[in-house]
Amino acid sequence: MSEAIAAEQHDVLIVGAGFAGLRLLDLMRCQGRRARVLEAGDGVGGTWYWNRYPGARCDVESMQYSYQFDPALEAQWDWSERYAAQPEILAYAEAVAERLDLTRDIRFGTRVRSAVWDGALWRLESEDGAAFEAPICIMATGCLSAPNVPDLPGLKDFSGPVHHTGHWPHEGVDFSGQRVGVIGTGSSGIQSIPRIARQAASLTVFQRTANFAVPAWNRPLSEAERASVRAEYAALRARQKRSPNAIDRPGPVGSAAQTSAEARQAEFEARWEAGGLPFLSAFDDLLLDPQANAWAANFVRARIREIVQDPATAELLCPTDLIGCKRLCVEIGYFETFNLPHVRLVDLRPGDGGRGGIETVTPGGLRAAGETFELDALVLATGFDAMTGALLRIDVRGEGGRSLRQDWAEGPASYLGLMVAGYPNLFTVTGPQSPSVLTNMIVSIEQHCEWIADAVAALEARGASRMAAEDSAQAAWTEANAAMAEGSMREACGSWYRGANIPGKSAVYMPYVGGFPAYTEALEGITARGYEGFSFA
Ligand code: NA7
Repeated sequence: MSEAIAAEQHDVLIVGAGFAGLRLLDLMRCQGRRARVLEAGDGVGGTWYWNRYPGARCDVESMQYSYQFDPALEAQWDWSERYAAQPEILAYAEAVAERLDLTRDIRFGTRVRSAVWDGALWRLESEDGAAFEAPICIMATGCLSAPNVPDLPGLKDFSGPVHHTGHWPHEGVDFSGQRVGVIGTGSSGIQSIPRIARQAASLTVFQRTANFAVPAWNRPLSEAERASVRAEYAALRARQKRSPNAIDRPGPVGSAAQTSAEARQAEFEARWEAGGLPFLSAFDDLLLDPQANAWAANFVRARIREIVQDPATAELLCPTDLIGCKRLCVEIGYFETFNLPHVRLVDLRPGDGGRGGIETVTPGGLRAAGETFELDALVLATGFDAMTGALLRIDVRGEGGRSLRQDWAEGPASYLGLMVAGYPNLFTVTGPQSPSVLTNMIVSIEQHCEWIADAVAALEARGASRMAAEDSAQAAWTEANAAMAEGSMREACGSWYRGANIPGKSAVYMPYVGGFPAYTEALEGITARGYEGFSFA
């Protein structure tokens, strides 16, 4: 019989050193707890550590896509652009870690493979054979951190390099003079394609589903702009929390249905000219009324047809879904890229009208849509096993040895996206059934980290050693969440929000669709009523 590895003992274990893990470590330390962060990468930053593909940047404006817990940090950090690029966001995460002296409590290069509750402690084991124990475990594993590598026949035989956007080489990739193929036209494809096209000798983009994208109109931020935000940062942060997606943006000007065609067009044009995600909040019925949605979608399609010179390519780039069903993308020169002579778009849609999917990857390229493509390098911009993927890649065992993989086989169930019944003292940051990916992630992350820290303190204050979500509370929350999503336009397409991008994944709409303010009201009410729906023992 092999002996159990001796485990390091801590008060709290935190998995992941992204924005959530960093914030949690600081909060736990402030409470005087010995906390240890286990991080697979060799540095902090989470998403921004891994996603180093060319063109990677945030799609929420930087002055808002940043921590708000530390006014001094807000006052000091100079975001250089409207939407910061990945290196700057990573530098920000590193600066926060340094400022708070966090790295001494982070064990890097540590991929957790199992987390087991023994009735009193969580025992975590890593792939490198180390073990850790603590009464509290917090999964800060990220919503978009488990890359989806599609099971393409022949992929392992491709003779050139294959790079997934979510696992990009740290030294960068030089595509100069190469024939490059990019598979995938979600946000990562839309951001990277224009940049790869600048280098590559030829670029072939393999598109299964066209996505809606609006311009970022990214630009440097002036000192005056930064100063004007800083002058009222607290008010801006308060407005963020009152907005459904936790982004301070111009609100809807009314209902599209009750606005004249000219005024509607003018509003869409103004939003397009302003750039970014607020396009979707132009009217309050865009995600409620199919006709209103069609007006917005048609506006974007018309812009695509104006920009893209080849009519057949323009048609292929025009999405057929409802706008806002999948996450709206924010682009920089994406559609213009298809006017370049060395860039080609290949339609992978199966069946009606489409030319069919990828048949096989070959050593020298791939066969798709009945044609052979010679390629030197392949980029997989194929997304993530979202929201549950990172958690379920860990073998999580709760009370009586129950398995999270089994419990979630038909789709995730949680209470508030913060705890799962049957898994005492295990917290999830921005878990399924919380607003998470439908919001400005950093606002949602900070909310959850602070709530978890308060809950751990409450557990101690009650003289208890065990906190758990009750089955009935979880069932009611999960059901209410599903009912809210059901029939909404967000559920009307095959998005990663409902696991549709992963073969075999259960089709459950995962994020909470009721908006950040309603979620906050529910969370605060539950907490004020003595942590209703949670049991302490
Ligand atoms: P997404 O948005 O999931 O996009 C992935 C893309 O890859 C999408 O166009 C997929 O087509 C395509 N895809 C996935 N598998 C295949 C196969 N097997 N064949 C062809 N095409 C495929 O991921 P991103 O990384 O772009 O963005 C994720 C989020 O990160 C984004 O929303 C931002 O919040 C940040 P499909 O649409 O499934 O037909």
